[in-house]
Amino acid sequence: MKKILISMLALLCLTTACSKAENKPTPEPSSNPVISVVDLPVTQAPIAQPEFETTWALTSTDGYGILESTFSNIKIIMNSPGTEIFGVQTYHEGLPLIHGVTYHLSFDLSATIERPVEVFIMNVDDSAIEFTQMLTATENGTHYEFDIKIQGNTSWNGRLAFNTGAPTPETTYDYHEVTISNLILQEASDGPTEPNIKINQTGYLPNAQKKVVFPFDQGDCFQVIDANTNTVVYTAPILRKLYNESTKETTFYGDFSDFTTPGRYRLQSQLNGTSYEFEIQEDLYHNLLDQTVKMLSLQRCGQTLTADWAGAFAHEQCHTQIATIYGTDQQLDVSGGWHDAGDYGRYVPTGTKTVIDLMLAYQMNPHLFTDAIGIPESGNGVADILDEARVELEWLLKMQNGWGGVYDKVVTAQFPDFIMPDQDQAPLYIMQEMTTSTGDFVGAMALAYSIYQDIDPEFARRCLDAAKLSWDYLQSATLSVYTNPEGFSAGQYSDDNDTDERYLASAALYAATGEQKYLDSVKTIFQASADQLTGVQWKTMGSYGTYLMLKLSDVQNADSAFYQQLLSKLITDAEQVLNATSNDGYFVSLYSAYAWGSNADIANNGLILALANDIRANVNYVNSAADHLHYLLGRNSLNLSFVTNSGIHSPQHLHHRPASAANALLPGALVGGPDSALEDPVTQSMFNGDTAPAKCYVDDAESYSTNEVAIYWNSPLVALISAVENAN
Ligand SMILES: [Ca+2]
Ligand SMILES: [Ca+2]
Ligand SMILES: [Zn+2]
Repeated sequence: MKKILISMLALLCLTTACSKAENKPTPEPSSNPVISVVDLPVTQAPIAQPEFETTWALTSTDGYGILESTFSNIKIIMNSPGTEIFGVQTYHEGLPLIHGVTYHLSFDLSATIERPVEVFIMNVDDSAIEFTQMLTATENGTHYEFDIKIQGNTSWNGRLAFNTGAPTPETTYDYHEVTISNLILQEASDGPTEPNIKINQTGYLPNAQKKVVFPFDQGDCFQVIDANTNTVVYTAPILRKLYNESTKETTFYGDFSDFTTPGRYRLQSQLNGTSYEFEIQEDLYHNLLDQTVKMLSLQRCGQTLTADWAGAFAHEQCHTQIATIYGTDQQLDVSGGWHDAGDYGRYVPTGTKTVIDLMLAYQMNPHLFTDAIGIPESGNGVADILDEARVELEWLLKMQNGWGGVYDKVVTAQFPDFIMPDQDQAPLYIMQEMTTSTGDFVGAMALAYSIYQDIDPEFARRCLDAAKLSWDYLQSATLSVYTNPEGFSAGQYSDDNDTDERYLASAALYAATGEQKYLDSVKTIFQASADQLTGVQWKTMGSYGTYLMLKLSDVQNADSAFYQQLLSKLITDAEQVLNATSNDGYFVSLYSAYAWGSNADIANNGLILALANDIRANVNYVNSAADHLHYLLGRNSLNLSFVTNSGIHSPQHLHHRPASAANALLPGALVGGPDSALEDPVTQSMFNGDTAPAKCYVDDAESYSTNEVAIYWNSPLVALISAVENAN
């Protein structure tokens, strides 16, 4: 029985991965030098880990051996050596071998008898042998190191192998064991050094989950190395082989959550991988949080930005000219607020989403927001995030007309050139009132009443009165869908469903007032249209409404059946995000749907998890929310931290008019990220339908579909960073 099994195994191996190696004539010995051969006193014991599956394989074509490998420790039990050295081969495949790059190979070799062992590296694609050496294994063990420069073709299918058959047909060995341990194969430091272990480049909080991603097979284990002392401080297994559709990579991951010591580190995988240096520290994201809020202040419109706080983005008052209500000769002062993105339009749907994110971020974790981020209102005794949100709220109040309707936007007919905002003198137009914008406005204003009533009761009351007027208007207003009139090319932000905005409006007003008519409206909309109430996007605002309702203890106490329905809804929203991450190599939730603003989609999904966690604490939501942040800060296939001035490698060439005009980098800004629809000429010239969706990104100021920034992309990031910081 046993013999049959052995021969079947041999046949299987001959017909698959090993066939080329056995048919190859013995190559000339490599001229690569042995750098050092030192005695090894003790063989390290393997570290047992759960989930581990070794990536080493053994083929016996002539003799017979059994492989017992745990990561970093390969034991070959030799029952019969056969007649050829390569008759028993232990190997690992899928290694990148890049032409011209030098790789450093090191390991400890020992055996229970003294005997020769052959090591070699081969390009499986064309069977070229890049390196081979005959070594001697002894009972005491020997440490070997080699530098190997790849002379042949580049391959992503390199094989590293150890041959332990008989060196000659006449050789006979009794039962013995050969052990290879502490094996490392990596690019030598003088080679191209694009790190290929993907991390959050800003780093990890000490007690947080710490996962890293390997975008190809890098062996069985990886090490955490102290960057100052160059010593290994932690070793962990590499886990879960997965084909990741969105990046077209075979990914693995590692987890060193148990290592919590603050410091500066880098990672090294067993085969061929390194990472950027990163930190483990408390308060690691705090400066970033301040910068992402301050980014909004640099988008301010209608006021003078002075260089002492705005730096290169200083400018005189902009867009203060009286605007015309489109299609009429009526004129209105609608100065103020923020420029939306890389353009100078101001849009109610995106502006309201932004202020809601800021206010909820503050409401969930007020202690994280300081009065010192470097805006004109720093030091006034109010958290700067609320000062900043108020800039937009004051503008939104100007966008409401006398009967409660809220205009959709203020724009120029065409996008301006790449000039500073105060140079843009084109006529301003106010576009028609919309039920979607009005619902958004009510949601933002009613929430503002709750947030600001202790800070500025008079302002809070103005917000509440405005919200009530617009809610009344909404009850008799019917949906219309915005499209640009002829001759206009501004951002449209068209929304053909106002159910979610009406729901948010009623929920926020019920939270602010406790009045029955608002609760009745929430219930009516929820019972009829719950399936339309998921989302924290400018177009789908429903999850905000559900969250605001669930924050109210009186809903839980007075109507527990309805409360349970609302709770189930928010938990379902969060579980959908969580489920989407389960087969993603980078632990994010977009499947392969990387559309315009994909980074904001990721931030928004992280925000949904944070909102759900705030209602029902769940460590899975905490960890997954952090996973979404880790992606944005560098743990992605592009090895890029998508927020300017963060991490080691971040965008430099934003699609942003002031940045181009001032020739400066806007700090703390989240770029749109990969867009597989290729919606600008730059990405169209670089990528095609075969490009992996999550790789369709370019750091180019002309790539408006992947490298623009926006207020409503930064705002969920603000909320996400603060939620992750608070949870850990
Ligand atoms: Ca302040
Ligand atoms: Ca909508
Ligand atoms: Zn302006």
